[in-house]
Amino acid sequence: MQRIILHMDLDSFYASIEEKRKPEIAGKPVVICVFSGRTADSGAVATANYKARELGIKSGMPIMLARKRANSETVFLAYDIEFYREVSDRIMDLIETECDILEQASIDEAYMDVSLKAGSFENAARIAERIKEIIREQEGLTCSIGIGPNKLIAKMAGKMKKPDGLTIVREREVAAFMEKMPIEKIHGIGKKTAELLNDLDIKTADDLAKSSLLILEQRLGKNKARLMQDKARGIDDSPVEQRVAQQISRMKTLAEDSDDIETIYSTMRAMSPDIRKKIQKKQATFRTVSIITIDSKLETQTRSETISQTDDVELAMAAARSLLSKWLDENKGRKLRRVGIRVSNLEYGRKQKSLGDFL
Ligand code: DCP
Ligand code: CA
Ligand code: CA
Repeated sequence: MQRIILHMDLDSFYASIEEKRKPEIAGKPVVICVFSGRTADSGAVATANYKARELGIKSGMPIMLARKRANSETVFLAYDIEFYREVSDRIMDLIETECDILEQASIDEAYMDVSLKAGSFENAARIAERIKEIIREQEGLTCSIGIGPNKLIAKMAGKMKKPDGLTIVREREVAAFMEKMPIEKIHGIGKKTAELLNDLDIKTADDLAKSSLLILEQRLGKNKARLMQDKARGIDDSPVEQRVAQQISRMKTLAEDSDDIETIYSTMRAMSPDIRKKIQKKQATFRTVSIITIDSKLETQTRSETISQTDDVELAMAAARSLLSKWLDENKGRKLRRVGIRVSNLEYGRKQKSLGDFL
């Protein structure tokens, strides 16, 4: 059976999330910063939206340099990783049901095997359109999708058109797709390897595919030489593997900012059925319980407690309540805007002994 693999990557992920939640900045250049806190502007740019990229601002750049390139419209924001994780989790949940197997590859991307569900590239394109629509409607975000006969081609196809792109490369189109590809653009060929190959006058995928395996082996070692040459030919047999979640979390905004334990705890309670459902579906147990607090100044804190491995969400709620009570004691005068609850250190498939086992 032919394999059909989708790769989905969200567009300027952190920046798009911020634009969505702060409508007043939409349309402006937006730069998301990881401030290191040493001086006001020390730290690095996590990402920039496409408007800011036009000014030459990009991921990894010192904030100081980004400030120099910015215009008067440019908005600089501190990053809020808890919130981005939450959006990411929700999106992965939304699209998981659209494919046979989902492998989350990073906070904003996933491989999806749709071989069975689609059966043809035409149907896979329809699935891709649906995924885009779901993410747009439910989360107000755009993504780019590549479709190919394997993960390598899907990932590289997805990069061809961004933002909001959809690129399909069928098996019979792989050779033409790869032929002129500069080797540094081949996914999985690092900078060092690319330089090494350039020294051998290997510039394109085609050069690499046609070069002598013997010489490559001398330079790269046996396994790597073969792997690199496979990549150059667009060959990749690695399966899409469902990764098990390491944590389950939910967040909720309070009806209004509050420092009243009963009000806040009841908002937390409202999330427990969702968490219970997920734990049951995954047949998981957990050992760590955390609360995430976001106050009215949008400052985020996380507090955790370790308990003994369990699947009992009531134990998580009790731990969460005591963590919340401590937070309130230690943050007098502050009010909470959003709260989250998270269980982590998950284990799978090892059912806890229940009373029945002892009878
Ligand atoms: N990220 C980061 N530091 C980097 C690169 C990325 O913190 N050096 C974060 C911010 C990004 C997110 O990871 O929003 C996803 O990374 P991507 O490489 O997918 O970049 P974007 O989603 O921001 O942009 P694109 O539209 O090019 O995918
Ligand atoms: Ca992205
Ligand atoms: Ca990405």
